[in-house]
Amino acid sequence: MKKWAMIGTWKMSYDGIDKASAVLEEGGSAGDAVELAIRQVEDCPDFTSVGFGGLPNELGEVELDAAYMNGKTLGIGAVAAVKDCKNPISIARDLSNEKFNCFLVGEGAERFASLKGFEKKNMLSPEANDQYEKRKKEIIEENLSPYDGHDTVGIIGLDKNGHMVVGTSTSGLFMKKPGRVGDSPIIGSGFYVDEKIGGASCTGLGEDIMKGCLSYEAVRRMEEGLSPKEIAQPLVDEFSKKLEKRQGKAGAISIIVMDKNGNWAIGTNVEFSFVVARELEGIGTYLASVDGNRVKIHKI
Ligand code: SD4
Repeated sequence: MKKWAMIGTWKMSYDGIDKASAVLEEGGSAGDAVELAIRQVEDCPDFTSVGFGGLPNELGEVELDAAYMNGKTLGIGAVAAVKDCKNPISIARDLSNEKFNCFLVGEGAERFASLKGFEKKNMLSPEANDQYEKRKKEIIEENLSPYDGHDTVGIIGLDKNGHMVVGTSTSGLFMKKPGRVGDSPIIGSGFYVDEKIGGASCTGLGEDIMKGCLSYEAVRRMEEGLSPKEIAQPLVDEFSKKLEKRQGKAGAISIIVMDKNGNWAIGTNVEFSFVVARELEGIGTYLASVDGNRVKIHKI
């Protein structure tokens, strides 16, 4: 028997991980726990970067990306740029059982979801619409960059049977071009898990995270024998430097890493909050802040 554990990006994952911890405590599966935790974030209108309440693209439409990976079978399911789907993570989980057609985008994903009976919903909340109208004005009047305000929920779960799962869900970049897809539904970039080794998930500027396939790289280093601590921050530092050299600047990058025994670490080049829950230890929210070349983590 293993001790269960979960780690999730951003403090918005707290309530979901809290609920899902009870599932793992009672011997439930990592898959059920991760799906439950992410649905909780998707359903909450207060989070402006995931599910209902997520910020829209430049046409004012909410397009969502999500993925699910089963660390036992290595099955993946993902959807990208889907509209009007209440819980993209559940569609992604369903797709992870498919041998073919496991990653669907746009209308194809919406058609699959509707044939399978997944709940439909207009995902644009009145508050997100207000922010969209405000930002549209600011972009024209103040020449502001449209592409900020983005956070992905990424959660890794380990259950008592040693099974591991990772899931992600996001509305991507605020004011993105219609059809834009970030790292979150892309295997190896936004997420990866192999329960014989461990898992990882990223959040930040998808266009930059994808250039390093960072989640796969973290798991690959774990397979070589490095611990999450030896991997997470060095990987972000190394890759940020590489991007600075090659393209002048690195976007925001944060990664969560957990091994098959529930040992965890994070790496980041921006202020980053995250949530960890482990059997016998309970749940906590942490804040990582970047101070020059050093990253300090404290419980909040
Ligand atoms: C994306 N990586 O679509 C996502 C957004 C995100 O913190 O995670 N932001 O690029």
